[in-house]
Amino acid sequence: MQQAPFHVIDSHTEGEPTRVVVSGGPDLGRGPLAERAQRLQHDHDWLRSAVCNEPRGHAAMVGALLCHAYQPDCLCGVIFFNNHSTLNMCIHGTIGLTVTLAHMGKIGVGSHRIDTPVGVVVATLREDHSVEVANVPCYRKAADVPVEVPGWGTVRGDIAWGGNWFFLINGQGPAVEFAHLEALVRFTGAVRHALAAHGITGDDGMEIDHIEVFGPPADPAVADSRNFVLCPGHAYDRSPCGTGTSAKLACLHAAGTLLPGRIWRQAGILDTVFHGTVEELPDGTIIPHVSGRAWVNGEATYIFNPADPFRHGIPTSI
Ligand code: PYC
Repeated sequence: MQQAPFHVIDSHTEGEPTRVVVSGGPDLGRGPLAERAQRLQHDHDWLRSAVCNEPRGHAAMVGALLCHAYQPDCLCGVIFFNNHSTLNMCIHGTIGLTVTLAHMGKIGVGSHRIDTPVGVVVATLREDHSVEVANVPCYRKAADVPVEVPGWGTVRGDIAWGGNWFFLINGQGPAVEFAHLEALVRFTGAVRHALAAHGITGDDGMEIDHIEVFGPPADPAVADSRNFVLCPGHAYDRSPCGTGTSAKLACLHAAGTLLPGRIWRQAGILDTVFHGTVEELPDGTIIPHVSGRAWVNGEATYIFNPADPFRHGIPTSI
């Protein structure tokens, strides 16, 4: 059957792109978002490839399929994906989705509950058009874990859940500077590989597929730290990575160095900044709040011509 055209809206959040599929996606049913994400991955992976891979996309592109919510009281649901696979969660993408919904006239200033495969998040569109996202509960699983990385020696890091699994490294590897991008990709790629080779995982054996390195900020008046984040698919996050910032907030809180409500300013490799705080619930659960800015910068209708060999994207393995 020929695929009908569908409509996408592009934005970027502090430099990192989000492409929201606003209509025309496949029918994934009305079940929980985690089930629908699995169905998307197993039965409709062409959509991910069509949106994120060349010739329409590129390595840094993050896609977002707008869906009906499963959880009550949610405005909508969303499934994120990139050049490699579906993503558990994506905060820069949630910020991009929020300004996209505002651009479409579907929401205004205020708080909006959004259903995702890992839980409900709350996105607040502010008067100044910035967006704050209250993430799912986040936590540090382990501190100062050593891993032998061929060519780099013993690398130590914290393991934390920020909506994705992260290995957080302080002050090791290449300096966290734009000039060292290639070395940072090589270093973090080697760490990710070593973690998998040594069976070091998140909970339930989940792969630690995001590696985050921290260094000093360019300007301590603007940020507390600068990071570099390698995402699954080997692209680096152009923004400070919202789930990575959430993982950092959880680690700082667990170490006793960040009190609830105190602002942590996390710069990314382009020196754009997310602001983060932790909220501590009465049962000790930690909810990170991350805010940043996003801008809508394009709209398109995708056409699927059966004669086009790359209508569903160029597979990344060829
Ligand atoms: O902002 O959470 C994030 C994110 C994950 C992957 C790319 N960006």
